[in-house]
Amino acid sequence: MRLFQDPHAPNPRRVRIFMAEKQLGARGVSVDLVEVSINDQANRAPEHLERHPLGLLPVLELDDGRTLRESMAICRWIDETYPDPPLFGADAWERAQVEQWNRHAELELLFPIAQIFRNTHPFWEGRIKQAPAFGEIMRELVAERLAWLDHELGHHEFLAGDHYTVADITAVCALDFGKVSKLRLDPDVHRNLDRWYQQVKARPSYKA
Ligand SMILES: N[C@@H](CCC(=O)N[C@@H](CS)C(=O)NCC(=O)O)C(=O)O
Repeated sequence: MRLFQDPHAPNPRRVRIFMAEKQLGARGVSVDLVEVSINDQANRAPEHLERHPLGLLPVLELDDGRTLRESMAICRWIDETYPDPPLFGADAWERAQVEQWNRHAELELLFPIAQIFRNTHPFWEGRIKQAPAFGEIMRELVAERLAWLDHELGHHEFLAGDHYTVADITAVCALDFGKVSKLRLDPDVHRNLDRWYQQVKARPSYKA
């Protein structure tokens, strides 16, 4: 299969980390990473718009030519096709917990962090309409959410409980993506969050 992606973007990284956790290579499944550079606007070229009419990444192409968009749809397909280890939860309750936490990580971290970048960073100047004031409101929101998450992680090892799941992947990709907008954890303030971050960062998949 082929994964059309940009090495610097958080959503394709969610899929790369997910694939690394599933150890697809060790199962004999080959995945070609095909770079579509957002910087060069290759994602807006007709060739990519055929794969994704909105010009977004990632897109997974299977060996039979079928294509799949949306990082979580791609991860769910991988999870059902290669169930071990289960990264979306192993039973009904776990699956609901993972869904809850993955939605939190997407809506409370990844989305606002992406909005800070899109609305305040010079990278997007002249590419999209920016609303810097909105970006700054999102920055304040993220600061609140980090405090909340730090409190939550005082009660469980990983986001959704005792096991590493896709929710941890979404959260770590969101936080790392925040660095481009000067968003950083303070280990003295966010102690639980930093403990979790170091744990997730130590996994081999983190480098994917
Ligand atoms: N919900 C989508 C989001 C896809 C998305 O926004 N991808 C970004 C990269 S992280 C992108 O392609 N941006 C290019 C652009 O906005 O022009 C997913 O999870 O796949």
